[in-house]
Amino acid sequence: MAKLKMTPSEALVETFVAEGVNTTFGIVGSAYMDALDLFPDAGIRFISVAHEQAACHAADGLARVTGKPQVCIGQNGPGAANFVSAMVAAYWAHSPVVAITPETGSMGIGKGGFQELDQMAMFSEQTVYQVRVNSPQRIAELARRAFYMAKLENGPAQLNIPRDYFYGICEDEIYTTLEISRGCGPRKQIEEAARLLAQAKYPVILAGGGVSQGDALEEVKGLAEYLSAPVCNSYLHNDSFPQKHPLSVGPIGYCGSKAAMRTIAKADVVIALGSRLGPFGTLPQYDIEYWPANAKLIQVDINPRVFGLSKRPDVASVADVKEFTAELLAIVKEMNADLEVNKERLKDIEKEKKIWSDELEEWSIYTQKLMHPRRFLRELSQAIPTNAIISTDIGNNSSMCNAYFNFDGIRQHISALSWGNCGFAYGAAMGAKIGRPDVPVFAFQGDGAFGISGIAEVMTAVRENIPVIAVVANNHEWGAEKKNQIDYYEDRFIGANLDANPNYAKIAEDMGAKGYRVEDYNDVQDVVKDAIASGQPCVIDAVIEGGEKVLAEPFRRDALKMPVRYLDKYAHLNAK
Ligand SMILES: Cc1ncc(C[n+]2csc(CCOP(=O)(O)OP(=O)(O)O)c2C)c(N)n1
Ligand SMILES: [Mg+2]
Repeated sequence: MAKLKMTPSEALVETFVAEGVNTTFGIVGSAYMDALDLFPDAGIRFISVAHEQAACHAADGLARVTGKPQVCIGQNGPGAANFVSAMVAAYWAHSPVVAITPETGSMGIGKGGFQELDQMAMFSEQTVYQVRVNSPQRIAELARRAFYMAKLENGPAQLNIPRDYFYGICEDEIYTTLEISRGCGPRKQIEEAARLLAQAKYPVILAGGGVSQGDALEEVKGLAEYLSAPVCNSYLHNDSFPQKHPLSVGPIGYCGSKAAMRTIAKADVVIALGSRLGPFGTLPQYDIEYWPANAKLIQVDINPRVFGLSKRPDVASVADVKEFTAELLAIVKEMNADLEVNKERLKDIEKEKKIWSDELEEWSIYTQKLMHPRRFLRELSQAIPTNAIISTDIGNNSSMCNAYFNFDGIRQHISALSWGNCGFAYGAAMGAKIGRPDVPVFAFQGDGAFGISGIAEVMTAVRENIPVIAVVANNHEWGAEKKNQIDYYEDRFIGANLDANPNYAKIAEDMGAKGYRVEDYNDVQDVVKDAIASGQPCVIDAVIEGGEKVLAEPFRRDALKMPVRYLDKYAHLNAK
């Protein structure tokens, strides 16, 4: 194709078009106004948010449900800085967000002029690729590269453009986007994995986020069914295997399924598909040391950086999980033709699931006027259709919900994962809803998190007509942290109470959304149905019980210690 004479702004916008980007998120700014002016004619919707953090989370949410790179853009300096936390969330989620960060003009860099900050250093730890455009003539090339890297390395990329470089001439081609398949990896490892599985007495599959991102659910089901192997979801990936499947035992990790943890503990071979076996996601929970230290481990991931992080694999393969699993099943079938269903194991799985669901039900049906969070979660999870997308935040309730929310398929559980930032859910849900207007999309978060990056974005959802349904678990406290003060600091509550919370339903109404205030668990199911039917942005302000009696065990029991004080002044604070 012949080179086109374009302005850099045109080259940038045409690259978006070539990459299939039709929605961008940000806050308007002079630094990129020359490109922004082209968006409508390029068929690109610009969603104007309340805070750039939400723009980046929204691009992440959209990327997670579509599997394609998505864009956030902001003003140089403070606008770009507001992306930082959300970019890290995208990084640990392996989500291809492309952040366009205009920066101070090329002739002013280093002078401490208006809105200047070293934007390269700021994003260096949470990008798979970053580049500072060093000539307006290179915009098409470098923008393309940012997209390719985001896509091929499954993670955020940063395209940093000195603001004067939006003007000028860029003579270049616009490439169509690349579709590269990675393949199943070397046959040697697939055969070794097949051999281990063929000899296994109790093989267990751990389905990670890669199963969802790699569209590998059918292959994983096929393998599980042939081997009669139970399947656990990895931490905060409740959508990597559907819980209604008879071989599903639910998620391991904090506030997850005891059935999953007791089952994986029995494994003599674990096959981790599309999981980095994150250190936090594999910690003991409910006092169950579930990781089977003596089991053989097969680990398959597309990303070579994940191996040896926290567990030593006996067989490791850098491969596309979908293709690896399909090949593996074929070889397992060759080695072990006509394998019969292992009825004993199925019975064992059923037994573990029953014990856990009875226990969870018992925890959940304790009631009183103010809602017990578990009762509320039980009603909520029964009301939310299993084809819905739920974006979940970080907090005590956002963790408790791990035992309740289940999904029909992949790309439905959008969570903050190991970055663990409060304020993730609402922005991510907006992006998810843009990508999947056909299904209900929920943002589940605590009252604290809703204050960080939720309530203000309800304005965005109304203005841009994005009908997400926010569920605010309103316990009037930063519950997860309060629980630490209860368990370790003798109820000395410092900064843990949120006793001035407004009525979020009323505020939502005032913003033009639908608001519901729920104070009785009996109303939860009707409210959820009504919210889904409304087709409007909704806020369900669920006033739930908080405090010592109802909060789940602390998040970071692994990292906290009882207080020790040596100075007289603080001696009374020593643990008694
Ligand atoms: C951005 C950010 N700030 C602080 C924290 C520390 N933190 C973890 S959980 C939590 C409490 C969350 O409170 P809320 O959203 O009300 O949910 P709850 O625990 O009450 O269910 C806090 C402050 C964090 N994870 N992220
Ligand atoms: Mg709270």
